[in-house]
Amino acid sequence: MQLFETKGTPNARRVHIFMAEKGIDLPRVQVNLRAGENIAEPFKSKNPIGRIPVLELDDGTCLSESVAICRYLEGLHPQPPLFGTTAQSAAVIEMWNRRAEINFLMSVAMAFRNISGFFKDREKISKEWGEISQEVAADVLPVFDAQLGKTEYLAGAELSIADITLAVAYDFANAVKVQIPNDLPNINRWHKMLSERPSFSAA
Ligand SMILES: N[C@@H](CCC(=O)N[C@@H](CS)C(=O)NCC(=O)O)C(=O)O
Repeated sequence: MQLFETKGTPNARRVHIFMAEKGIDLPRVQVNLRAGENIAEPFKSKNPIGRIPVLELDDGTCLSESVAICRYLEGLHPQPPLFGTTAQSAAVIEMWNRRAEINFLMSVAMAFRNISGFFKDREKISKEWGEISQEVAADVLPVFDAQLGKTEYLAGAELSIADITLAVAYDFANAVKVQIPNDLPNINRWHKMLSERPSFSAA
């Protein structure tokens, strides 16, 4: 089993943190996104969408999509559980993970792609859309702040995949100059707490 990834990118970081929380180590193959290795063969046969990360299993099956990879690893290494242990906790975690991914991470990614033009050799970009995405990302943060005022972690009393998605996106938002509102005390508390975990600081 080997993991195709690009160190330092948000989605590779999601899988890294997840693996570190579970004490999993796997051989890693670096894919050069700048050079377009991800949109050419042989990588394209592993993921026709042309994105990292990809987990290639010993039978040749290739899993892409960070959360699908994490779900597979959770099946192999159930402890500590990061996708919930009851019908209710699993659904609450899924809800917050999807909110973090769809409502925040996607906007941060759109801001990065459309403002930096990092992938302009392979996609159309719109600076205006990038700036709108920066605003959309900033505007949703109070929703997460309010939730973190009620629970220690995003989806309850325990760390979950939802925290990993939100934290990775939050760190990347800083890097792509999303104007983070000043009054987010609960996000600040939670972010400091996560930053002190070796899994987050190392990835
Ligand atoms: N939904 C995918 C997103 C994967 C993704 O967008 N990966 C980025 C790096 S963070 C990538 O491979 N970008 C290369 C490109 O767009 O050419 C996941 O969760 O893994």
